[in-house]
Amino acid sequence: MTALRFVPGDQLSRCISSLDDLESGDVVLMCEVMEEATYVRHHKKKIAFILSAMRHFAEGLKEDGVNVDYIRLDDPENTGSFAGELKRAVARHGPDRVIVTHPGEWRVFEDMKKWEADLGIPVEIRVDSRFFATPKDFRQFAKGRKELRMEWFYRDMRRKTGLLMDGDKPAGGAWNFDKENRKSLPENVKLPDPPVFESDETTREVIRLVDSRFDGHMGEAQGMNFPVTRDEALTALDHFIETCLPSFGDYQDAMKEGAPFLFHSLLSAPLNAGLLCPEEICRKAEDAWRGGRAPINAVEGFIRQILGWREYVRGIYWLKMPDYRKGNFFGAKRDLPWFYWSGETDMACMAAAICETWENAYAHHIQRLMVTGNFALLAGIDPAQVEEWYLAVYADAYEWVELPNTHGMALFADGGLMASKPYAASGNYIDRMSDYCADCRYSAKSKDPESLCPFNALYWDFMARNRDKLEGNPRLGMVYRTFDRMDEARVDMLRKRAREFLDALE
Ligand code: FAD
Ligand code: DLZ
Ligand code: SF4
Repeated sequence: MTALRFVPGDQLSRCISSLDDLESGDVVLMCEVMEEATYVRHHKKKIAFILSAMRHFAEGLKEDGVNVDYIRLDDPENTGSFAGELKRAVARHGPDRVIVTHPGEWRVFEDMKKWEADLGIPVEIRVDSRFFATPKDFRQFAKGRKELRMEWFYRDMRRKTGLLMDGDKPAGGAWNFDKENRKSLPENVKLPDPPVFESDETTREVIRLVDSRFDGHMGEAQGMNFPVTRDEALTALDHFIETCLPSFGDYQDAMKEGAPFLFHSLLSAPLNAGLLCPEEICRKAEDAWRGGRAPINAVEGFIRQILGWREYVRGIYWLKMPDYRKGNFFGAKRDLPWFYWSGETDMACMAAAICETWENAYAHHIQRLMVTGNFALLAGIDPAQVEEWYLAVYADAYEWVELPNTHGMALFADGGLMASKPYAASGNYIDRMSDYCADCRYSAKSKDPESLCPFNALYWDFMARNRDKLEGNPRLGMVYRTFDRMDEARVDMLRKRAREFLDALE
């Protein structure tokens, strides 16, 4: 009895269910394939990260005596797809069955369902047990509910896991400390340096490969600084808990020119690839609070991101796919402006978020949501093009987590399944939460049409354009009351500037 156990590049965990009950005659198949590297034009640092992490994971298994069949991207026989490589591996090893863990993306799941017929042997698809909730658990949560709100799901997950619970009460006396987590960054706060992970020969070889094969993809592979082994990922986790977590809550929503990481964990790429497990991250964060090393607002805010938001978006994805991505609530159809790929724009906030993305294959949540996401929402950019961009440019991006965040949270293209109102904001929000406006050619405070912040013009134009769709939303009543009190000449000027600005994007 020989099983072929297939491990794709986002399942690099020793505890992955496809490796449970591994026997000595079994073969573990891992393959670098062009189809995965190019289904969107992934950032070069993302490809370098994943291929290097895959190679290190395979080496670790081999050192432990596991029979690993590893196919490199530049193998001349490489067929370029998971299905093709499985077929070749079945011919090489003659296994009696294939074992896989449920993949992270619908696209791959659809393909996987055909493998049994194509390969002529049973294909066992196991549950991905690394998450706190299975898609079935989420369906149960969603059943009969008119509205799916993260907060209710999150409280259920706290109760289920016992994370930050004192008996049946939330630890610290409240479920949520978000009100304390919206501070802008004072000038004198010292920011921590992120840990540096030196490239070894494996990473250097991958970087050369990426440089030679992925011309035209965003960014540079050189300088990739994500942890590529479990040990490095644990170092990153410890660094975050000890150095950044205490201030994580306070400055979670802040943005600063030249400071792409602030107090964020940078753990999403290693976590989503499988090098860390969500439970160990949350337990360590809780220990830091219980040990008096981090305040409750930081620890609760951080755990909510992983136990709440991360699980919630995955639940939405598997509940609603494949139709989920088809929605386009506002009928947005403008093409994605070219500056999303180059960063060449005179809006300082957009230039910072995009150039940092170019540089690091990373931007923190508020940049993604309230700068690039907010702009795409206000400007009416076609959701499919925006989604493709987010999927390509971030090292942590897989469709299960990217799509609900982009389609649902940032663009409100699902009409309110994910969020109770669009995360639309004028330049005043960006001005309050960042120092970007100080060096911008525009001004968030200006009333002069020439220097008027595009976000301000676009915000009111968006609200006016979509009044029929949004006016009934109880959370937007104030916005429309303010709009109706605005001077007619000012509204005309704002909408004229918005039109000119949008025309110039064409
Ligand atoms: P931290 O700020 O340190 O947060 C801690 C962890 O919480 C993260 O590592 C992540 O695992 C989790 N988390 C936080 N917010 C979310 C969220 N909204 N959804 C899921 N997990 C969350 N996250 C991805 O992992 N992959 C994506 O492709 C992705 N695309 C996004 C697209 C848009 C438009 C938006 C608004 C958000 C997206 N996010 C995505 C969520 C979030 O922005 C990133 O998880 C976060 O910025 C990663 O940086 P960090 O590890 O420093 O996070
Ligand atoms: C993202 C990615 C890339 C760039 N390359 C590979 C690869 O060559 N081999 C592989 O196994 N996985 C890769 N991945 C991750 C996959 O896209 C990811 O595992 C699936 O999309 C999840 O369903
Ligand atoms: Fe962005 Fe407007 Fe501020 Fe310029 S003025 S940085 S465009 S918010």
